[in-house]
Amino acid sequence: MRTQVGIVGAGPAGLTLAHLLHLEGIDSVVLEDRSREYVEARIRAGVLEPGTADLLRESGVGGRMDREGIVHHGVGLQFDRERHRIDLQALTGTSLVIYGQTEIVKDLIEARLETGRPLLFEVEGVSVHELESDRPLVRFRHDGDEQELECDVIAGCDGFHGVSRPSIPAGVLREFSREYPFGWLGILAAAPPSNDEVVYVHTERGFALLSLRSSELSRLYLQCRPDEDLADWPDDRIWEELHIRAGLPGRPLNEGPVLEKGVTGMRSYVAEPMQYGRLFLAGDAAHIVPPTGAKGLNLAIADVRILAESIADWYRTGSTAALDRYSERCLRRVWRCEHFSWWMTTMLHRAPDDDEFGLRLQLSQLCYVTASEAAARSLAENYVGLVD
Ligand code: RFL
Ligand code: PHB
Repeated sequence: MRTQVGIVGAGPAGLTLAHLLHLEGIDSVVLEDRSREYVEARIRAGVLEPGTADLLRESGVGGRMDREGIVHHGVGLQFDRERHRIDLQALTGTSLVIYGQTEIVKDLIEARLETGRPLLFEVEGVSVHELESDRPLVRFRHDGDEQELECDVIAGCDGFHGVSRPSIPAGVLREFSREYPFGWLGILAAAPPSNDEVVYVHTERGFALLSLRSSELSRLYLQCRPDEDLADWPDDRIWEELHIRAGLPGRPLNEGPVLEKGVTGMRSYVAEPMQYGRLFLAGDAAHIVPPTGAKGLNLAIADVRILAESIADWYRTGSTAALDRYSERCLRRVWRCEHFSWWMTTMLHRAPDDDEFGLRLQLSQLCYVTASEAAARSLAENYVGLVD
């Protein structure tokens, strides 16, 4: 088999890249090791920066997002039992769209299938080879057959635990990382959201997040241990803890059946550069942010926008100048988001070994970002993705 771009992974990065390349008339093969059902059911992000929403819209896959997504003009910060609002629209002139990553993935899979170009699910044993040559290869098994895919370029869009990044020889990448001593326990509940905007909650018992997916669906998170056992968290305990941390007098949380439950660890991670020979890394394959800044999905889409443009430029001009700058261009935004996500995370979570001094610093920072317009604007610009 032969294609122009071999894409490993059918998450938001891989699927969006395949779609953008198709619009440029560039052929690709997308290889995904999970089933279509699994990929379409995986619940993750929900906050789209205006740049992300625009890209989906401009590339023709934003129809359902525009019908079903919810536009948010502000975001809440709650601490000391008071809720404050950061007016994103007033501070930045733009707004966010709440639309589940799961839904974006469904829309992109549908768009891909309509093009008739290949998207293979449940491939096994994917490996990448000859990365230093101008004919890199992807080997995999599909329906029991060993296959070899010859490409011009390979895009490693296979997430943090994928095979692409570890295929780069030792000593090439510089890796930067930070682990956090906590995680998030997230639920999706069939309960009308009690808040109409996303609310980040700081308490001495730990962080909580109130989010939503529709007028009928709440998405709620609690700070927990990174290795928290879900068995210790029956639904009643989750609701009780959510009420204690996030409930306010006169603003009770609505409860409803829990449809999905999961624990996520949190880390910051960057691999530099995001290229080795003809292998280009994009999205979580190259970098991870803790979810407190709502940046992971937006970064993945920002990477592949640049990658698609650079690949198209190369086919058009024969020059690798744009591809050569891919990593550098992406990393600017990546590091801005790394900082913002780390900053939001450390401002809002209680670390097990943190002391009263740390608590006072957090509260002072929270007071400042809600009281000073300059500080609020800085948070708002980063949150909507205006700075890189
Ligand atoms: P993905 O989504 O992990 O997709 C990678 C795909 O590659 C497949 N794969 C392989 N395929 C073939 N061969 C292999 N060897 C393979 N190994 C892996 C995987 O099955 C998968 O389909 O990476 P991508 O595309 O880079 O997208 C990144 C985003 O998924 C991620 O950054 C966000 O979900 C992060 N995130 C959030 N981002 C936001 O922008 N806004 C948010 O509000 C937000 N909230 C979140 C989040 C992530 C969370 N979790 C669960 C980590 C909330 C949570 C709880
Ligand atoms: C979500 O709705 O899942 C969500 C919202 C904000 C975040 C992370 C996740 O920072």
